[in-house]
Amino acid sequence: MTNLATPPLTPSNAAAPIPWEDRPAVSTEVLWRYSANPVIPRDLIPTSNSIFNSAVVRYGDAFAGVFRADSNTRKMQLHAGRSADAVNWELDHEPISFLCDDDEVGNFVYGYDPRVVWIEDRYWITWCNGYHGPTIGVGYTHDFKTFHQIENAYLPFNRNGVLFPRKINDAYVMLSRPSDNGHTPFGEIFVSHSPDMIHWGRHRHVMKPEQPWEWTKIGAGPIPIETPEGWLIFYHGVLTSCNGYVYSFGAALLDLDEPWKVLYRGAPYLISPQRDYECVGDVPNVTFPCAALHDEPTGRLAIYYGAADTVTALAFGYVDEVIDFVKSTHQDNPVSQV
Ligand code: BMA
Repeated sequence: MTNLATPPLTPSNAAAPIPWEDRPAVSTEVLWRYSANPVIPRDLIPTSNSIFNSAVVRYGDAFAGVFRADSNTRKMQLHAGRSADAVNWELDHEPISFLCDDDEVGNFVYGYDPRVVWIEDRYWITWCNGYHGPTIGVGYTHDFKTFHQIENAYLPFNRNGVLFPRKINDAYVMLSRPSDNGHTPFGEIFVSHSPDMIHWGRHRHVMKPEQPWEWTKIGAGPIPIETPEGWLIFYHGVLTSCNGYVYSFGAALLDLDEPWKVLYRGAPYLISPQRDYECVGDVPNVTFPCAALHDEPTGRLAIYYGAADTVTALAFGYVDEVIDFVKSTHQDNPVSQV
């Protein structure tokens, strides 16, 4: 780990409010969509084909993030961005160029579906990194200007690497989804441990698909949120329809000390592709969450999700209500097949 010349700008829970819009009077949904969706258009920067499945965090008294911006050559790339209000974003036009001590690892082939989390003294980034197929790339930044890359966490193939926001029992902990090299038609969530962010082991199985909406595969979404009831996770689930994959997302609660133990799991999805911007785009029928901002004093949540692999959208909710949903819809013996 590098020594810092100047202390990093830490996330602050006191400064800028997270995006918010009250639940529409007519809505009974646990999560509701922002009326001004999508918040990030596909062409926010001159060379982007699409901007989706992206990660935002608090940064000082504002917000920053790492964005999946596929280029107009359709190269999957990561771009840094900043925002005062977490709704209106400015993205760097140039993709992130990671500094890496080892050319073998730092030779960027492609990167997508980033997650970002503050742990201890820096913002850690994980993403789906091309290294003889998809695996989980790991890097960090202090300022969203200079980015460092370290070892890939796993052998290929793997997707959806999502770090917990603190060490658990003295180890860094990451959710991931072993996969294959294509449009993987299977997938279950595992958790792994590391003493140093480089060597990953003590792999434990967390969750397999259970409900019809997630029957083909599941994968972790935003950084888990610590609550007194457990780690609240949002995860995507995929159904294979006669018209292809359909990506929805739901939620579950994991044990605080042993996060491979699922305490409760909401049976229905929370969001599924239903709006035009979720159903029409480069890949129709995809809602794919990669980040959530949590305002602890109010319990408000702002969840960022990619829509139709084209644009970025926002949904809102309250942590307490999501926990109630997860507990009240939990099934002890869910359907075992569709
Ligand atoms: C997955 C990933 C995601 C994408 C999804 C739907 O395998 O590539 O980035 O949103 O497929 O195309």
